[in-house]
Amino acid sequence: MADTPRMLRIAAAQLGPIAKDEPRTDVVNRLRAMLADAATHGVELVVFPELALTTFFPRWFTEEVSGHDQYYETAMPGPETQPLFDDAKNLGIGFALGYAELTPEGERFNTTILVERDGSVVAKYRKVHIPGHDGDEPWRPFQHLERRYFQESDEGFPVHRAFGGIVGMATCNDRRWPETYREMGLQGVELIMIGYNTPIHYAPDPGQNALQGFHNHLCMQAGAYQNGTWVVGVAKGGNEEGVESLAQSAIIAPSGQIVAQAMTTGDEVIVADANLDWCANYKETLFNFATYRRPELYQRIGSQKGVIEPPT
Ligand code: CDT
Repeated sequence: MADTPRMLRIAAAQLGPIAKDEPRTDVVNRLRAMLADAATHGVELVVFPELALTTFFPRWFTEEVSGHDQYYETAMPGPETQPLFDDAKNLGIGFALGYAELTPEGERFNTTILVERDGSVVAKYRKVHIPGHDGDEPWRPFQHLERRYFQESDEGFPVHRAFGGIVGMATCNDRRWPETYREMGLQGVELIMIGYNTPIHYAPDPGQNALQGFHNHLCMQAGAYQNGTWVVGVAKGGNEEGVESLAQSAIIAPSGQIVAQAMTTGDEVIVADANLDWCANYKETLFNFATYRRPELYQRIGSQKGVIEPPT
């Protein structure tokens, strides 16, 4: 008799805008409302977006890097986030939550915490690919100062045994890089959780603005398919402090197909039943890395001097 498939009911809890002066407790109550909504659908794991507790503060320059310290968490859970952790444990739902982390050593990371259904902390992931700039660039209609307010993590993309499978995390700009998925793919990942804040306007090349929605799904669908993994991509979308951000949260199967997608740009919960055993359909056939993947061959070609001169 065939084994029972490993089914996991997952939700992407998309957020609409968070105002600059919105109290943390109000935001946490929005998250708690979505958690309760997900519970009515029998969800076991809810994925919240990147920086899900505050407005996207790196859009404003401050002379001192500490000028935005009110937006960082120094403890997780802290007094304001504890009710979310309590609700989740009482409901038996796990969650991934993005937030700004300020460590006791004064380091600043763009972090996601993953919590199991019993309330235990599985892992923290700290964003690796930090986009934007670190100096004041007032010519832009709005700034993207992530490189001023967060440092790059050197902890890579570990995976974890949790939720009945092998899971990992990435954050926003990470999703555009194939290495993100492949690093976890090489460790057998079956579910990747990704939160994002993506402004529609890209100041260095506005020609990309019209393609934001396409690029968002393109990279996550390719990452899912090429590594035989589920991907949950969840946005903080809508017009936040005058900046229009992409919504389009999606749950993507190992086939690369979108199985659920947000219809709005506001707070919205989308749900899908993820069969984690579907990953093997790809991992054991087309993308059987042990049989077919040959990095040593392309590395050898690349090292032959004079084959292709790199641009100067
Ligand atoms: N938050 C985040 O990483 N956003 C980036 C915007 C890049 S434009 C500076 C993204 O890749 O969506």
